[in-house]
Amino acid sequence: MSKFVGYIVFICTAVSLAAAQNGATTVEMKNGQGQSVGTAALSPAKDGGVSVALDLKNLTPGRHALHFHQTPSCEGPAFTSAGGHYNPENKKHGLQNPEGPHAGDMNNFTVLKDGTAKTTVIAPHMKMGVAAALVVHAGVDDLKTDPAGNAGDRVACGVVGQ
Ligand SMILES: [Cu+2]
Ligand SMILES: [Zn+2]
Repeated sequence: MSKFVGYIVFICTAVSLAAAQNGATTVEMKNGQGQSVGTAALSPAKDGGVSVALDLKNLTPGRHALHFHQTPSCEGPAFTSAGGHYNPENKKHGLQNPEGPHAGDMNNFTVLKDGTAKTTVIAPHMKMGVAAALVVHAGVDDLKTDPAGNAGDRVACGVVGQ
């Protein structure tokens, strides 16, 4: 084995070990017809919670709600199988709700005119290693109306393993 190949193997091993150690995981996102709309890479956020790095495509431009829902199941087209928001502490919905938030609540994100979104959203009260479903909605989360922020239909979903 050449030195160069050995170096590459070393780097790949180190990167995958680092990913395994911090619990980073990639979620495949699908639309209601079962087609891939990209990925979300989950990793521990620097100040606590979970960092959700979106790399999405083929979505409707504009702002969209994003949540972790409680059941790790994404059955299209409506994704009702994902259940309500992940909420182990039995709080009310919304990052701006005085009686909230759900642990699965996050801020909205923006899809560009070309239908893509490459942006990172933090779920400040979420933990790594929780089985759940990551759901994108058709509309915007108002961040305060229980139980789901008036965010509209579920348009994309990805199963988060443990
Ligand atoms: Cu949701
Ligand atoms: Zn919620």
